Amino acid sequence: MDKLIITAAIVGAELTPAQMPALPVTARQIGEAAEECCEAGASIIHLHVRDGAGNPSQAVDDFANAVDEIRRRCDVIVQFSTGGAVGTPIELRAAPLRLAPEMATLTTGTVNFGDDVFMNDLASIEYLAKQMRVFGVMPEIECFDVGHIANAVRLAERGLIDMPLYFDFVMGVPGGIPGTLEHLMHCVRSIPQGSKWQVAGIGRAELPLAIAAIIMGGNVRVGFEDNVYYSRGVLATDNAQLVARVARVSKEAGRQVATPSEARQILGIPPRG
Ligand code: KMH
Ligand code: ZN
Repeated sequence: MDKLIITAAIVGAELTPAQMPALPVTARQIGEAAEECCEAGASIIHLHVRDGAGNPSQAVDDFANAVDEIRRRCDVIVQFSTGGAVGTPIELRAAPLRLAPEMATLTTGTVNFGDDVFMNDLASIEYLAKQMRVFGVMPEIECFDVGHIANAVRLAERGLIDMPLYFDFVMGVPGGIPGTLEHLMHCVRSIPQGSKWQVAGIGRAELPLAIAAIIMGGNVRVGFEDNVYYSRGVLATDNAQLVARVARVSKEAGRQVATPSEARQILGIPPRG
């Protein structure tokens, strides 16, 4: 089994500081949270950013400022969100790719998202995939539902994205695939041989699915974007607390945790110069 890659989704687009007082919002707070998560065992930061008013942003400058603050502190892989917030126009979602991050998300289908709809029609998916090619960005395939796996395979067959694919099963969004072990097993069985995968369990699904992934040879995403609780009714103190628990469980189970440079090797991302 490869070492465990832990992704920290530290900001998200939907959460507010009123809901989670420790939410990193400014570029500096994002840099500090990334460093803490990296020290706790994260090798990838899944990055959303906010504007000066704390609202979700896909502005290139806001991403650039956050990346500067992260880079000053640690060598973690920075993975941009191209999902943005529900309703963000596709050109804005793609805009930060011009900064050529090492990774970015590529959601391969539309999904109900609570009371909203996270729109990813085929034209938008293809546009994002092509932009990633232009800027040499490795996509992480975000699957909020099982059909999104098949869509990704079709994109690969048409040469728009490269095999082997790296999947993230986002499980437990109301409207998407439920966060159960049975559904995780089905997702893992549905991906092409040679693919690697990660699970992001939403809310109370986060910890059980993380433990399952550790045992099954997958990877794990945690963080405030997905879940703000450490235990039932108890808010996490910070993102790093959630990362540290996954790292601890993994080591206890006999699976070591990847450093950012080991994660680059596992994922086929060139070392940083
Ligand atoms: N904020 C969600 C609607 C991604 O980052 O690529 C979409 C999302 C996915 O968070
Ligand atoms: Zn996201």
